[in-house]
Amino acid sequence: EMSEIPKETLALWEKYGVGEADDKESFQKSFIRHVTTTLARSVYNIDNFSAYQATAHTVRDRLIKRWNDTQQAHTEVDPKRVYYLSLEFLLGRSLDNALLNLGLKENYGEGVKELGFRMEDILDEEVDAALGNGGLGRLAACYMDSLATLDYPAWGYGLRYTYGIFQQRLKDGFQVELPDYWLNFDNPWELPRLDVTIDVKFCGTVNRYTDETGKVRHVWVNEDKDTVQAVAYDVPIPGYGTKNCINIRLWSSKPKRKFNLKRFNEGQYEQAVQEQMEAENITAVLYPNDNHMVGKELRLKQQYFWVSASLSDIVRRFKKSSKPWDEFSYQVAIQLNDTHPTLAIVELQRILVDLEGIDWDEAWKIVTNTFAFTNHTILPEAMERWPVPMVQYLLPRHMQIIFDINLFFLQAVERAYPDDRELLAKLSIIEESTPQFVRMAHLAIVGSHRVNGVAALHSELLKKTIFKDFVRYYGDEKFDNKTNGITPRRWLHQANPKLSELITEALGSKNWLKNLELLKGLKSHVDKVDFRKRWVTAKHSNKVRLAEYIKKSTGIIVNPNALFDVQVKRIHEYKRQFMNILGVIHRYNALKKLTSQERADIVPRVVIFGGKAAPGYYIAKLVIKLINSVADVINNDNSIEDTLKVVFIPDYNVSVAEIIIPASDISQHISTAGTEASGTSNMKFVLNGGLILGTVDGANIEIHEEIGDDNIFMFGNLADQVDDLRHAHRYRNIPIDPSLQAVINDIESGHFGDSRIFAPLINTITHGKDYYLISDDFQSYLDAQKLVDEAYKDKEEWTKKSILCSANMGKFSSDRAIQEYAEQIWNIDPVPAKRS
Ligand code: 8GP
Repeated sequence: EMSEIPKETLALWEKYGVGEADDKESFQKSFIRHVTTTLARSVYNIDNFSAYQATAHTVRDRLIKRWNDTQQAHTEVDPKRVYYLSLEFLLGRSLDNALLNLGLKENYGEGVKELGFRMEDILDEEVDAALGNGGLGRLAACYMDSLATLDYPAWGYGLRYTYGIFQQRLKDGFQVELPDYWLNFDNPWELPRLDVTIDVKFCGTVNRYTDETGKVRHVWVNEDKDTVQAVAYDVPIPGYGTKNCINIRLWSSKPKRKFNLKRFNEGQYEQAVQEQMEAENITAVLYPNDNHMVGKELRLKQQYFWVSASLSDIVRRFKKSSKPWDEFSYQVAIQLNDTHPTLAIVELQRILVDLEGIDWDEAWKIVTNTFAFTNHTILPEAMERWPVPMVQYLLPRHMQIIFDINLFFLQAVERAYPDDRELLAKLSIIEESTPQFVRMAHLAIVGSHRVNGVAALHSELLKKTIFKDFVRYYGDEKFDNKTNGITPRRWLHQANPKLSELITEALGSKNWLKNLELLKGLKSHVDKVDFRKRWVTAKHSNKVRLAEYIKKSTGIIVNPNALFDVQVKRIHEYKRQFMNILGVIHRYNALKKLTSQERADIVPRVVIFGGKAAPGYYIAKLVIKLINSVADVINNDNSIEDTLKVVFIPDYNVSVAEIIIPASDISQHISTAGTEASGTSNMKFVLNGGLILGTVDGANIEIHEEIGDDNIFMFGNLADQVDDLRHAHRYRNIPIDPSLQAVINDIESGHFGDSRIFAPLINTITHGKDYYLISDDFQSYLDAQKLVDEAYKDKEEWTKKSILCSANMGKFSSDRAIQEYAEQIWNIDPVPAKRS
């Protein structure tokens, strides 16, 4: 194609093509041009927000150039590509990240300064892209950063929600949710591809027919009113230290236009508009649940809408290369981020069998060689199950295909294990209840060639518990572990510039940002007093920055010299923020008993909480209320002389995390053993020189292995004890831990406000069988806290621990994780874009 363009034309493009000018003057020229033309403003009429927009548009121009070069390189090489299907991409802000990844920050910073702005103020104008709930969504964002940085030919596919995760406010200590209408102003970080539209069908019926070869075939037909259109919006993701810039394609739903005309003509204006709105509803809102399934029909529609548009895009791209179908899985790898995109397995089988006329078995081989599946949780309430009648109604042909997949699968199981009817029932994709349900995890396992968990313990538990019977049937080669990782670009370089600079100076280059194992080089600096001093100075300035943020967002004044103790994550019973605040009450009561002289010896603490509760999660919302009620009492009690403060930072999100994480001395990751699949904020805290107080759970275990006994505080019962303990609570009368009982009594006495509010929460321990084992772990939790207090008194030793923490975190780079996926699951190679 390219050679057909006349030489003269190419010469013009060469002459006027968008250059790479990254110097200050080119920036200023572009900034002023964007203020004048894109924003239609002038030098007299420009505030921080328009300065942000002009800067963002200037960066966007550069991103688009790189995006094009990358796509062109992919087209020329036509390599195997990986497609990461995720219902959530929790990207946060883009400007600072793009400036740093492209190496523009310094020049552009000077550029805006001369124009009368401060880069910090400009960066602060950006609203987060908050298209995710928590760990799973942020992991997808870190993985995209690594895929771009490592030059892998990768695409993300997701949904462009009009409303991201709700904004959290506090009213009388209770969580209140506000809509996150993040697209209110223009979004410079997306390229609308209004020409890339795909029809997505729902409902209708299935017709059987015999084709010209005598084969029985199926065709799925529906009415126009049940078809919606997917429109592509592309989000460029720049790599660090590379010209590559990959793409996340987010689909937005809109009605199919031609249909409405008929209604209008019939005079049914209202109904026409109503149907219009129903189409737009599909991508209107992100479901705000973390680790919990809510079986809403609209959610299933979202899933199919997204899967169908994405697969049709992927198949179209494959077809451009005119390769035979049996090469599909050599050109395409699709990673399923949890079970949310599992219908993609069924959709590809449908495309191959119904539309392409490929035989079932051959098609199924292509399908299973293409897909791989990541599980993110073993919590039973998070397992996706869809009622068969609902699937049948929305996707009649898919339901038939699921039944066929199940039939052939169970026939194979039967051949391997004749007469083991129980095994068949356990493995079946269909749950035989009334109504029947489709078990999405079973479908995902059967339709994938590889299944992975997200940390060593989690992957082991999968094999021993919920996927045990599948391991028996498939053998355990199909199941493996890919321990999560985080991008050091955002989570150290961007969030903690002072520490990043110190590390770069100590190591002599920035190479550690692309090879995190190089942090090991910090070990030789641990014994240098001057280096430690500078390490502490960086940490201290981060604490000052957080103290200012706390004052601004809550009005509470905290002392940056206190020990900052942080637990920020979604509020969930299994994560046990409840245990944390009960421990705080215990500490408070102990402090009150001390004399003033004794208190002088105490290391003052600031206990910081942050996190959203799902709007329908009543108990989690009570935890927030309890934290705020306890904070009210403690923060206003002068008798303890500022030895303890409690803060709940509202609206925890990615950009708030970037302020909190670098400022922590200790952070808590205290889930009941075996419940937190991995955790990723634990990695972020330790990378930033924060210590961990944690249970023997998820990635805490592997962090412990890397950083050693001396640099982490671990406590609590182990995962293999949990079943017995739960059993004991259920069938025996286990007395509550005495320290815990004292704290409960204190709450019940009304010390923290009307205790009737908290009764349902307290009942989870006293009458609800203490499912998350707070009583069992409470004493060892308090003991571990005591060790933290003691250790913090020796500042020099603490600093050494802090340095050794960062130094040993190389394993937890998302680059390592992505390389493992690429080499062991996807079988893909890097394709660097050419410089032009
Ligand atoms: C989370 C896990 O809870 C966490 O341990 C893990 O680090 C993270 O995934 C990334 O692997 N799971 C979810 O965030 C989750 O299940 N989210 C629901 C919205 C589906």
